[in-house]
Parts: sequence; C-alpha cells; structure tokens
Amino acid sequence: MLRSVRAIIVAVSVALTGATSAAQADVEITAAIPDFNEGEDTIVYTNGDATISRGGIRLTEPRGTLYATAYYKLPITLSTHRSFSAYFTFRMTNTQCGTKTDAGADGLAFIIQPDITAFGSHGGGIGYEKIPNSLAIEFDTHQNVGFHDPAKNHVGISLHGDPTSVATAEIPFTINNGEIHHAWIDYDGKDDTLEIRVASNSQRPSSPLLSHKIDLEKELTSEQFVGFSAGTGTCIQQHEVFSMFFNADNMPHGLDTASETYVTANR
Ligand SMILES: [Ca+2]
Ligand SMILES: [Ca+2]
Repeated sequence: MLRSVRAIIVAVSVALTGATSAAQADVEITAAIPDFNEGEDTIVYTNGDATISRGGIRLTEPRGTLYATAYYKLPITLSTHRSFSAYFTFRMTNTQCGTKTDAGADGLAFIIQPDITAFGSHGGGIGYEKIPNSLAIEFDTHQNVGFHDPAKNHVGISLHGDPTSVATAEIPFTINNGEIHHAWIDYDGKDDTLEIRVASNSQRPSSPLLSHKIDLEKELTSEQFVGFSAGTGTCIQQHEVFSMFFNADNMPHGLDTASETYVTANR
C-alpha cells in the first residue's frame, strides 16, 4: 500500500513537473536565430568577405586585409529611447601574427546602423570604420595604439565609424582562443545605460564587464539594421558568428537562453 502511494506521489510529481515546463512558454522577441543552417539567405545579407558556412556566418577567413559585414535582412524599428537587448555567440580561430599564434587580428563587432549595404575597412577598423550613424560594440583582439586600444583583448563602444572607442574594458580571458564565446548587449534608454557582458559559457554574468552612460536617441535613428562586422590586417584570424537573438526593446534580465526559449515574433 505504502509503495503504491509513493508511486502515485511520484507520478503526480512528474505530471506537475511536465506541466511546469509546458507552461514555460516561448518568449517572443524581434529576431531569434539559434543557428544559420536553414534559410540563411533569406535571413542574412552579407557584404565583403562574409559568407554562410557550416551553421554560422563566417565573416572572414584567416587571410590578410579582409573586411566584412552581415546584417539581419529585415529592417528593425528600435523602441522609444532606442532600448534593445541582444545576445550572440562567436568564435575566432586560426589566430596568427607573424610567428605568434596568440595575437591574431583584428576582431569582430556587433553593429547597428541604417544601411544594409554598409561596410567599413579592413584592419583595426574591424569592418565598421567610417560607417556613419552607427553603433559598434567591438570585441577587439589586436592593440592599435593609434585607436587608444587599452590592450589586445578588449571590448569597446564605438560611434559613427570611429575605431577610437568612447569606452573600453579589458576582457579577463582570451577570446581568440578557438572556443565559442557568448556576448550580451543591453541598452536601457530610459536611464541611458549600455551594458556589455562576455562569457566563455552560456550563463549570463550577473554583472556587466562594461557599463556606460550614453544617450543613443541622440546617436541613432529608429530604423536600423542589426548585424556584425569583422576585419583582418597583416595579422589574421577567422571570425564566425553562430547565433543571434535581438529584441527591439530592453529586457530587464537580458536575453538568457539558459533559462528561456526565444522565438521570432510575427514571422
Ligand atoms: Ca584593435
Ligand atoms: Ca579597440
């Protein structure tokens, strides 16, 4: 009798657990691309050396003086105050600079700007240099003294195609080591706070690596394209992006794929 009661309790518990996960409904966001395996040509617009390859956007191969941009094909209307939340995964491989195999270049950037055909230049401009009316969040692996880079391994907030960032932070682990890394970018336009997080796993860090006060309503129009840029110079590496999630409004706890399931709204 006791055994059957226990069996019933276990059965009820399993049923409740199932009900709980079923109730954890998909969260609709502006764009949710967990990989680029299917329908990639209808989702991504590429410029320069970018191509869709092996489930990701390969922005550059490990060859010299390349540049690329790739954008989500649909224009996005940013919310009031330009608030947004973004999450993506990326990898930098085949790093080489002369005889060094740990000092490749130049990095990649998450970019928001209004022209789907826009691209910048190779080298330290990371593919976004001179793109007007743009916001670029760079993941920079090569120290350019001329652009006031604080180190070879850093994030930076760059405006209007100027590779000299308005704010930077060194990343406490190496991002061009061939591993997949995770990045979260959140902008709350109500209090003008832009936050950048980076991790070597999918767990969103509780504290940002860089938090910067900026009024993006003064810098960006509301109609935008969202995507990535990258570049190589004399030093080289391969730059790839494997997923992209973007919401045209700020999500208070960010886009956390470890605890939520996201789907693209209105498609
Ligand atoms: Ca640099
Ligand atoms: Ca930089």
